[in-house]
Amino acid sequence: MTQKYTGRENPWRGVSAHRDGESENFSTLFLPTAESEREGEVSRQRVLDTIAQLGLQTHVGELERDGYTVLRPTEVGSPDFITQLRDTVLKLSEKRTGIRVNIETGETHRSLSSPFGQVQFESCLLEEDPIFERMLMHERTLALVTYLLGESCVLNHFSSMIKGPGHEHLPLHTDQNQSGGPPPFPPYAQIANATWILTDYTVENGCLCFVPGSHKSCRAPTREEAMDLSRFVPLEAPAGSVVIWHGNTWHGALRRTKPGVRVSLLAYFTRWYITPIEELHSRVTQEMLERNPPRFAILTGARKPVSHESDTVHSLAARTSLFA
Ligand SMILES: O=C(O)CCC(=O)C(=O)O
Ligand SMILES: [Fe+2]
Repeated sequence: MTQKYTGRENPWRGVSAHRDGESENFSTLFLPTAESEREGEVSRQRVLDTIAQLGLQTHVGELERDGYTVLRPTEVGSPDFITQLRDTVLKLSEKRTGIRVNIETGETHRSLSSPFGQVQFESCLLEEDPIFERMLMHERTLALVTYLLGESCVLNHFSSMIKGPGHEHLPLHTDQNQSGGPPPFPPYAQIANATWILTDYTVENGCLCFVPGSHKSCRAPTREEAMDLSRFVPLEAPAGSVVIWHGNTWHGALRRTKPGVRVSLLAYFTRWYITPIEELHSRVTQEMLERNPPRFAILTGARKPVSHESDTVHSLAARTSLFA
């Protein structure tokens, strides 16, 4: 019986190794160019030089050892900037829900329900106020995110959280398998979370918690591990800090027991090949692009850093180098 080929057309037809006279030759598609190999090395050096120039070596050490690190308020910016960010989040919360946040009692936000625990979660914030563009382009935060994800990384979503008192803890989980593939995870980061702490994080205030070193296990916690409060190491940090973590790191959050609200903003990044949750590129205006450095266009997807249609040297390098 003859087998009839019924599959779709071979997309690689015509792309094959061939003999060129007497010598062996190779097709070029999968062959790194010398320039792209050099570019990968240049990117790595640029990323590490920036870390050194900004004095972030200790933070890189913590990212490697623990899977997360915290920029202190003095490394982040002026208290005024943090107050402005917090006020903007509160104003937008009211604009979207019609309810003024009760920051003293937190009763407007008691026992809310969202995938992120008992928080009001608002996304698609970047174009709501230019202050968020300044936050996105924050040099030290971006340098650490770039260390984790390379220069071609993109913003996946830009969101705020307001958490009031409640009874629910956020279970330990990894961001990797929420936005990327299942375990076993690659040891390098595919996802990085930069969360801006806009009110003091304490145990009673329902702070974030981490399992130091858990990124090295390259898997998500089991159901039992996810609810094991003895593993939760609380991250107590003053307003104005920024916590940055590797997508493989186990983290969760405690319930808030005190009156009041916990306020945070999160800039969530991935490597270039993961599709962002927010369709930022269609919402970014020319004005936004013009008032920001060129990197803004890459982060928001307005300019594709890697493309098969127009392979630039950097685009090719991003397929072979973790830092490009
Ligand atoms: O801020 C929190 O409470 C945790 C949120 C979280 O898991 C995340 O941003 O990935
Ligand atoms: Fe998370």
